[in-house]
Amino acid sequence: LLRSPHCHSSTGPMDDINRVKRVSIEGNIAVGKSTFAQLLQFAGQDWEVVPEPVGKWQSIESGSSQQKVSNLLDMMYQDPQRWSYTFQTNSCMSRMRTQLQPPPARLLRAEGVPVQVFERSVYSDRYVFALNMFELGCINSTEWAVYQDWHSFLVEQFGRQVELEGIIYLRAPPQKCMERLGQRGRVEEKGVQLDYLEKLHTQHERWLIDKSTKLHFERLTRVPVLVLDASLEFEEDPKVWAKFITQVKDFFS
Ligand code: DCP
Repeated sequence: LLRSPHCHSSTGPMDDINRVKRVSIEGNIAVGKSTFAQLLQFAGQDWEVVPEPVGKWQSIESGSSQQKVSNLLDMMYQDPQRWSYTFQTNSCMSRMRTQLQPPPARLLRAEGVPVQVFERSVYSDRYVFALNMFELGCINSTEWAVYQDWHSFLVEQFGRQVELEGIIYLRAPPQKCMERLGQRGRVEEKGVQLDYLEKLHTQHERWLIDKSTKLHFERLTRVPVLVLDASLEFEEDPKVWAKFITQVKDFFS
């Protein structure tokens, strides 16, 4: 599905880089994206997982001394009205950096279809989280206009480098994510309510299933989406995991 026509006819370094497919893993908070990504990394040598930079949001560093100045994730949950725009700016900037990382040499030498797998993307930042915060009134209309302006500008400027060839949607009921969120116990998230996860679930569904989110990037509407039932305990049940891997391999080949 994700194979490109010039897959086996590489002639130079740019062709090598263009051979690498970029795929993001999307899904609600605590659905299991990191676990899924780690397991995926072990399952195929042509796949490279680039983790989400959440640690950076928990530890904002001063530009000059590089000392920790704050925990922006915590600030955003404590006072969303004040900090959502700042958080979404920071989150998307760190994501841009991540998505712009060149694929490692190992991947360029891969025989099959080399795949760079990202946890989330600049697209879920905008069409799930920032949009949700705007709809909740935590990002005001001026901030939303500014956000959309720089987001569109950067994505268009970087072009091919931040485009995706596929999306894996880990889909699970918000109640299931709530249970997993409780089990993992990230301190900043202790105030997160089921209602918030329900809203994020709806945003994912609108974007990836109903296709009713108004997307600024025309190409994004054509990106293939693989939907996996992440309510199943894929980490504990080898049968579930084996089935997932088959689906992912079919999707990548
Ligand atoms: N977050 C946010 N806005 C974004 C991206 C993330 O508010 N644009 C928040 C939601 C979570 C934290 O950052 O509190 C990390 O969210 P993710 O769902 O991206 O990562 P998880 O670690 O929760 O994913 P999983 O448990 O599925 O691995």
